[in-house]
Amino acid sequence: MEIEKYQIDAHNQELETEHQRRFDFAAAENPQVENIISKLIQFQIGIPSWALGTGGTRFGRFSGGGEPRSLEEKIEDIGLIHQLNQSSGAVSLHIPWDKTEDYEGVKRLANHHGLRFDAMNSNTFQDQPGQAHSYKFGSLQHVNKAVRKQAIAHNIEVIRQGVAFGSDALTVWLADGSCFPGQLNFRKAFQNTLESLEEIYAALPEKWKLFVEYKAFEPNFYSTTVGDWGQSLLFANKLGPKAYTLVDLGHHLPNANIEQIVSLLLMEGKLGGFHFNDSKYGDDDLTAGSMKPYQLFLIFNELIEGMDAKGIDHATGLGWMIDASHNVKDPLEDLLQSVEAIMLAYTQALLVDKEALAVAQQENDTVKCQEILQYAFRTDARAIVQEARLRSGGAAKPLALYRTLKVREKLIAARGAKTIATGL
Ligand code: AOS
Ligand code: ZN
Ligand code: ZN
Repeated sequence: MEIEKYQIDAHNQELETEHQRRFDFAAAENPQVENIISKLIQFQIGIPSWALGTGGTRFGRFSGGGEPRSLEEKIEDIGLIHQLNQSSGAVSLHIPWDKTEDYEGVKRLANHHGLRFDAMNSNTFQDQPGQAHSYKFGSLQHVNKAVRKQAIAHNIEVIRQGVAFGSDALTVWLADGSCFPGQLNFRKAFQNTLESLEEIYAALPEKWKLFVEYKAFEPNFYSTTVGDWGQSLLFANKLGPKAYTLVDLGHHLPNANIEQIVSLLLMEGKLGGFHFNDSKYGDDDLTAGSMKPYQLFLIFNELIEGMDAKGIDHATGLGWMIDASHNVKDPLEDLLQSVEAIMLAYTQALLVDKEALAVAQQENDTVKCQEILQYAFRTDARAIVQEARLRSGGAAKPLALYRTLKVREKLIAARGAKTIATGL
């Protein structure tokens, strides 16, 4: 299904007076609003192909119905949310969960929906049918060279497919690690992983980037071989200029100061991109901004400060991607909420009075520093984000229109009530 332009227009017209009143107020309060809006229009967030179906846990999975059954249907789903919010203009694919023989056809479809191909994701955390060696005890770190070779070959195959799609980055997330003390020789595991990554790195095309994602724990519960930003940065530095650290917000030990991590990685020119999500306890894939919106704002505050200091373009300088999984929500509604939360945090961070903050920092005026940040965080930025969306042809209220148009009901009618998205 596709949403028609007249449906978006009718919805927007209905909300026009209310929006205008709220936007006029926001514009009068914030003189830099036009500058912010042009940045928001540029800013696009990559949607992971695996977030379009219900995730589930090891205790069960409750399908919501109407889930995409093919790569084409996944692209159509992202096309729907992009039509509504005009900020989801990229897709991040996963191999082998996303399969096609017709790269040109998939590219045409993505192009039709205004989507580009963000970082490719490899998978050496599951065994695939017919695979010679098992990843039960790791992949790139494995004690057996034959297993490592198989995992390297898979990553090189993902690069090859990425080239066919027109992507320009590979994200490597490894489940590698150990479950019990003594199981693994940490040094050898690191060295094996490095050697394996070197071979993958050597296969990167000219303009490609390699993102090394870290995660504190799960599925291994004692050690993870790329367990934190220090380990990821060690790999990235040893590999070379095309290698970067990827920060997934849900992959830290409790209370980690992610904004400080981000600031320093950016300073070192080694921050490659993001997997946005939120977490309360151990789960790493909750809706962005649903638990700790202030943290999300503080992260954007550091990102903007660091990118501006280095002259990095906000929209294109880093890989902005969501990594999410939903057990009880309609995945498309959840993604709309995540993108909205990201846009709001970005806008609020753009509203920070940076000159005043620099002066207050210089004067050690701690109270003033906090006031400046919280003034921006407590600003209602919704009308500004909405104005940017309207100017791009999106819907005033994407989630409300999604429900009014009964998008999920129509997807269920077209695809069936008992669908399982390919992959998970
Ligand atoms: C796993 O926890 C990581 O967040 C991965 O980035 C991702 O969820 C996985 O690669 C799914 O494909
Ligand atoms: Zn991730
Ligand atoms: Zn994760």
